[in-house]
Amino acid sequence: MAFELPKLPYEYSTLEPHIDAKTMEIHHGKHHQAYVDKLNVALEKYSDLQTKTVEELLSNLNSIPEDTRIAVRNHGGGHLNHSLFWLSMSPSGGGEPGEGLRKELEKEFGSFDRFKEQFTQAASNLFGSGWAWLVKDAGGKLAVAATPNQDSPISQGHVPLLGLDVWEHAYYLKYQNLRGEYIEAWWNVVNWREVSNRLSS
Ligand code: MN3
Repeated sequence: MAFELPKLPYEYSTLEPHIDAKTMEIHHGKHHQAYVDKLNVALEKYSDLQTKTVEELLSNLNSIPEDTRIAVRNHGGGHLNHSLFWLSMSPSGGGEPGEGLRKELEKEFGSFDRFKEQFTQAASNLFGSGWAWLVKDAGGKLAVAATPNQDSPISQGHVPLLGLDVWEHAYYLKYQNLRGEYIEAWWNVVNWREVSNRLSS
């Protein structure tokens, strides 16, 4: 069974004005589709790998044959990261997380606002293309992290809870070079319920 582009649980236009419909259409329909297609090509010769989940592939990259490992890392990562990203946003998102998650964030970062600052800083300071993350590390601790390109936190033994795509394709149409404005606007669509669910599962 080949990997497929997941359908979004909302329309492209419904994250406006924070994330515009055209960006969503191209980002989901073209960029994410391309990661899916190239992942399928990368696994063409390896029927045993085609039965694995993308999480299984990325959590053990050393087990992937060398001639296709970088392609799986890049396109498998692109597929998984974007699949998480779409669900981490919602037209009814924004605001603050529910009590359980908020307490966990306060325990680790001091306050919800301090967490937001650290995450924003990680996203702003990331040089080139990549992702900022809230992850649960191997010891169960929450942490802010950044990964270059399409690397997934799963490959480092971390569970991604919330990710922000800071590739230019995620914001350039609306925000041009103003990554900071994109990050600020994105907080208004974060689906905290989804993040809470990931933390507790
Ligand atoms: Mn992207």
